[in-house]
Amino acid sequence: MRNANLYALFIERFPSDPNALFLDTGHARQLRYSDVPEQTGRLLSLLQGLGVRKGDRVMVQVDKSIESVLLYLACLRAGAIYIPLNTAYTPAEVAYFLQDATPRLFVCAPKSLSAMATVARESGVPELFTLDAAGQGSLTDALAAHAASDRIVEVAADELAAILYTSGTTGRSKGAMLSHANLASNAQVLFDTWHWQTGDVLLHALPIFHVHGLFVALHCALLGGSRVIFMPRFDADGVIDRLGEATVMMGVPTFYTRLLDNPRFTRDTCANMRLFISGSAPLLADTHRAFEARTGHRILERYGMTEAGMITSNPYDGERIAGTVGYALPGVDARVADGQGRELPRGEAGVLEITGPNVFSGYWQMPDKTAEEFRTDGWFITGDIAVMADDGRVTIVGRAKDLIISGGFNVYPKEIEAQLDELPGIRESAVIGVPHPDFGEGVTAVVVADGSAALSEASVITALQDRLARFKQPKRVYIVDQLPRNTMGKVQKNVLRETYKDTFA
Ligand code: MCA
Ligand code: AMP
Repeated sequence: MRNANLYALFIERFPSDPNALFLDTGHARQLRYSDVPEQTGRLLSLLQGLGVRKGDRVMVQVDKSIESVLLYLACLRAGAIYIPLNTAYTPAEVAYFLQDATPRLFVCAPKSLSAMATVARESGVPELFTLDAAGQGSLTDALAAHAASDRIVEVAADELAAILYTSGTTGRSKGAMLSHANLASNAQVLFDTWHWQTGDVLLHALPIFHVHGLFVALHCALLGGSRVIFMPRFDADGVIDRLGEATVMMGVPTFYTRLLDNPRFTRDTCANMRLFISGSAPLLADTHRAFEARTGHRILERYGMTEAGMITSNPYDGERIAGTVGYALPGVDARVADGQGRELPRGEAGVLEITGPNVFSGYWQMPDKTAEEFRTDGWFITGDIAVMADDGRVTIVGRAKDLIISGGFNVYPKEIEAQLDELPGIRESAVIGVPHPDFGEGVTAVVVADGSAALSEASVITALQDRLARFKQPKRVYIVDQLPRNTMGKVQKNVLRETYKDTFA
């Protein structure tokens, strides 16, 4: 039987040219494809020496670097389950993930070692290392003592390659379990759908702790043996400086609005480009049009989620229609359904449900949550409200889940409200997303004081600093006498969204 390890699929496709670059950082430290087997082989020996076996979890919270990509690939080779965490998470947030996933190994950034050592110890994590810097506990240093293994651990198609945490509407993060086959099928479909070509060069400015930057972007490049212009983070000027060498770029809508805000971004800058892809949040039709007017390129918008990777895409050759997310990808079935999972007539709005080889197997150790989000016939309920046209084209028109997407990062109001409600002086709170020119939606809190402690916008924001990652913290806090409620007593968030819609205008 063929080894279903995703790494085995990638390595078959590596370029034969020994000098072909994989990760091009623009600095002295570059990574060639021909170096990947040896370097991941040494990491594999090290991981196995630390007792990491097939099915063990390896959790990482590290900056984007060549080493972090090598570690991901080495975990695949080891048959370990890779769990990346947003670098913005505070130690208090990380403690939850460590306790939930019980990793064999936790790899953190050198700058957070002392704080993370405490939470790792309290969470009973057997092995803690840092990445990228020399010094005590550095995984990179420890490599010196290890010879490269040539093994690729055998895995079955449905064995797990990764767990990605996604916050829940209940406020507790859930680990979406993704198998080698989930990731492989989605990568191959995207590679074909987007007409990936020999000679493509990917400009990569996304973080690599989410599906978009880690799987969608890197997997297409790995299947194509493509050079990746690997930038530590998005910065419009940095991107403009290197776009002339690239042919493909993927980004969240904020990337595209920030590029358009930059006068250096012109048609000439994009002369070498073949394809701009957008996703993770809705791309405004205005942005789509302004981008075409400036550059002559029609951005290709696609839609996906952590639990399923990519689900729909505008066509490469056909019409890329602004405001729509295109058609279900080959192999993926999509239906718009009512609250009971019954398919609605085309043109009617309902919840988008999907099946396909890309769909995850469930949430880590949460069978009840998993059951809630699947229909009995196996379809996954995305929680996005969509309309499907007669020809199958999908438009996302809203969300059934209470979710804010800020600059492509998901923020679940419930989690923020729970933190706010614990603060002295707050009786109750409601967290909403309102239009934000840069982030798409801006996190905004509306709180009711209980008079037991002095309360101000600044004091609330300060109090949240150690509790929540920066991107989740409200950018504005309003203190009000009461929250609007309907006759059932439920807070009317639509009323609040209307009242505060001009907050960031
Ligand atoms: C940073 N900040 C943010 C965000 N990012 N606040 C709200 N929303 C954000 N997304 C904070 C910073 O900590 C900083 O706080 C202040 O806001 C301004 O920072 P700035 O320098 O402007 O931010 P940045 O570092 O330039 O980052 C903005 C960004 C970044 C480039 C848009 O957030 C980003 O790369 N987003 C991509 C997210 C992504 O990859 N999503 C894919 C999820 P202070 O001023 O206090 O320091 S995967 C997914 O959704 C599915 C599967 C899909 O379909 O793809
Ligand atoms: P995540 O949990 O980070 O995977 O985010 C997935 C969610 O992002 C989806 O359920 C959608 O609500 C949203 N999303 C992703 N791509 C798009 C898009 N192109 N248009 C609208 N919403 C999107």
